[in-house]
Amino acid sequence: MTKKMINSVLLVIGTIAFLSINSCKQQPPTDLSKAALIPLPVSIEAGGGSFALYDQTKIYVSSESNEAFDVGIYLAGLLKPATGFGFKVLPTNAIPDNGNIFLILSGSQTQLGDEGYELVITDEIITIKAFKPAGLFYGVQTLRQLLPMEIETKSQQQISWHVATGTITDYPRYAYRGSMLDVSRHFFGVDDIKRYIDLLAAYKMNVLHLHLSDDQGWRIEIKSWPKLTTVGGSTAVGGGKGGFYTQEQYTEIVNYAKERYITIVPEIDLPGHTNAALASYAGLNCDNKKRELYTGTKVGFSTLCTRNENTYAFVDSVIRELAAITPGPFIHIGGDEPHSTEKEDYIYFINRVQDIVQLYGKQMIGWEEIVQADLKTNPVVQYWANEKYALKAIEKGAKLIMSPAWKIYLDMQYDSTSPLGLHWAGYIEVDSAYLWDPAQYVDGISDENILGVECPLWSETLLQFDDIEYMLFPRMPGYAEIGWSPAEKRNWEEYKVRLGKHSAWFEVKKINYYPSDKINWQE
Ligand code: TNX
Repeated sequence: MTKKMINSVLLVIGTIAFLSINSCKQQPPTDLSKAALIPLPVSIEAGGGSFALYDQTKIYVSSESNEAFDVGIYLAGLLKPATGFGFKVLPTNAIPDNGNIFLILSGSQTQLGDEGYELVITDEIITIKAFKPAGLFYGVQTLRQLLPMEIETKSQQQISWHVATGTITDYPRYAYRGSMLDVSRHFFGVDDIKRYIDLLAAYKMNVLHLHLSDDQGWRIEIKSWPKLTTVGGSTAVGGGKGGFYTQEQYTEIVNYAKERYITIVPEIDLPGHTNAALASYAGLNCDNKKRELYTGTKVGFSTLCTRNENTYAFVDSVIRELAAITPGPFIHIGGDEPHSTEKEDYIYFINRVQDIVQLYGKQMIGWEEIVQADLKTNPVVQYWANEKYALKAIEKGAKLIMSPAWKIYLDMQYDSTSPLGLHWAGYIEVDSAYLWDPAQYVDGISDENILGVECPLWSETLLQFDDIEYMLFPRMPGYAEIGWSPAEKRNWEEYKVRLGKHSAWFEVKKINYYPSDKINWQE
């Protein structure tokens, strides 16, 4: 045999060995339409081939905008740990070479809207186009779900990183897709909130509503009323140690959320649900006597003194300081369950608070009970239980956030054996959580009245982050899909197969989820 022949034989043997080792491990995916994407995109066209990331893949960004470049850096950060590749992020005006990822922000892509994207994967290159940086970010989230689940591991994996080829065009149904976390009944620190934000962002949610005050705890520093946190923040349900965010920590949360295209909506619950404030300052009570700190779980027993000017000085300071550290457009003023406030006092109070919120340049959101007041400019009403209030809201020109407790309250138990949660709004299994539509839920309310959807997580029974995850998963991805995907494309039988494949993702991310037997979970 000549040297050349020996080399050829060795090459053939080497290639066979290489292919068989790899094919034992994984088959590259080639059918994009089989991808288990949540939320389901508007359209998917499969290409039949596959693209592979390799150690020299770079991320090119075509845009003048820093935000677009930051999405590139965020993507590199997602891909580096598991692949071990470098993923340089570079600006460009030209079409990059094969093997790379290309993010394009283009003023001509108006049809994609503020959050839409087009993801085109060929054998040669991955391209994400969007009109706004948020669209690039959501294109990145889709790409993330198309890669092998191992991409979520923090240590380097010896596998190949293939993605099926094709084109996805996608944009959301609703502008507001949120979740609420109650940090008052039990307090959760900055790192927990960051993890919550990351979990929401992966499913294209764009709002985190923080329930920052309630009877059991005041959780945001107000510099001009310091006892709100030193006293009012000092405990929690069950008598735990409580806690609060300094304004600096709150800003850290806001910025972390912003980098993930999530708006923080801060809520100060007024005029009821205020025992923590009433225990901090005697002058907020009509009898001028401080209340005891409260660590139980009853609702509806507290109220600010609505005919006392001191109350409005207090509300003014709180809203002023909060608005100054909140770049998002909304301030949520609570307004729920005012069982201890006379109706006329409640209306008088909400009317005045509405003016204060407006004075500080923010748009007011309130729970549905606020429709009893004289709602002014662009109010947003959060529906949770009473259809009459929802209908009254649209009569008054308000937009609705749909949070019907019987379908979307994340603190409801899955079934009677659930170790965590309440059940005053029934048991909400993963199928029931998915099987409803915001525009069909209340007769007379349709998409034109709806700003979006929000899944609230009240924390009376939740002590640690594992508990939060158990209530969120597997229901939250379904709520994300309800908020994002076209109604006519949603189908439980098909969704449950996709959801079943996300357990691998839950395992890799060490998410403590409820393994509902409604789902055939895939290893
Ligand atoms: C009702 S829903 C509340 C909260 C409780 C929750 C428990 C709403 C606006 N208020 O104060 O935490 O039920 O599920």
